[in-house]
Amino acid sequence: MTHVRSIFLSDVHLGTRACQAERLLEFLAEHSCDNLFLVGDIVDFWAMRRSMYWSAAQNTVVQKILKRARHGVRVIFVPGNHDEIAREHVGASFGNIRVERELVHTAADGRRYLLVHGDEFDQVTKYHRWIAVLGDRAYGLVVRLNRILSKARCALGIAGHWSLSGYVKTKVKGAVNFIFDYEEAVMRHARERRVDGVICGHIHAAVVRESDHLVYINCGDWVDNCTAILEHADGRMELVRWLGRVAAAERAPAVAAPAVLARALPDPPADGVPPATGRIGARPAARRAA
Ligand SMILES: [Mn+2]
Repeated sequence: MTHVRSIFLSDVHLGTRACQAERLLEFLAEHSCDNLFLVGDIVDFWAMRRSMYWSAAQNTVVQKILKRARHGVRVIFVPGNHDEIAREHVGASFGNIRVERELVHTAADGRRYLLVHGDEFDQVTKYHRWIAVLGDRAYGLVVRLNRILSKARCALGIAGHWSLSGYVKTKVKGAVNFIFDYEEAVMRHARERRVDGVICGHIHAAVVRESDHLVYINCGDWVDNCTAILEHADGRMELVRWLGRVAAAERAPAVAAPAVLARALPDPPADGVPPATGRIGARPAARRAA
């Protein structure tokens, strides 16, 4: 068991089939902390409205978090857009878990970090909420359609190759711009708030990066990537990608050179099949494609 000053988690998406609750339980069992920050989209009320999936492991995740709060761990919940219902209760506490809209956390090294889920900096969810809801389902549909399409072309004996997912990939270049725009908007906000860094989630793209004396940290998610941010006793921030008990946590040094961070988050295989120990799903794979 590793003890850290703080654990930052976002985008767990409890209530969905995609939530990797078992892995999160393993991770929590290996890491104790003084502070636990839940940086939004912990419970996915949007998905639960469509169809609810609540496993025993997901139940245990909630119980473990409540237990920590009961036993003196400071637990703070900053709601995201999928659990925005909790935003109505900002300032209130539930079972010792305090709900905050935004929060400044002072790390052990004195650096001040703004904690925010980050959906307000996502131009898509901000102005076109329906696109975001659709987008969730649309990607899965494209992958399925592509499979059917290539079978049909094969059956009809059509030569040559036209790939729907290839077509979508050219559109994904837009997604790369989207991540860039998002990070820029978050950083701008952090600069206005005169903090040393920002810790957010929302786009399922974990990273610790410093530029122009400002640290940008994204917690990633527990749907595809199983990532968390740890604050060590000296205030060092570390991105951890949980690969399961057998593989142990693969770690990237905090505020490292981009090359090191890139190694910590290897590219998924081109066919989209997750590696044996990885959990890289189709969505972030597409988003990371250049
Ligand atoms: Mn979100």
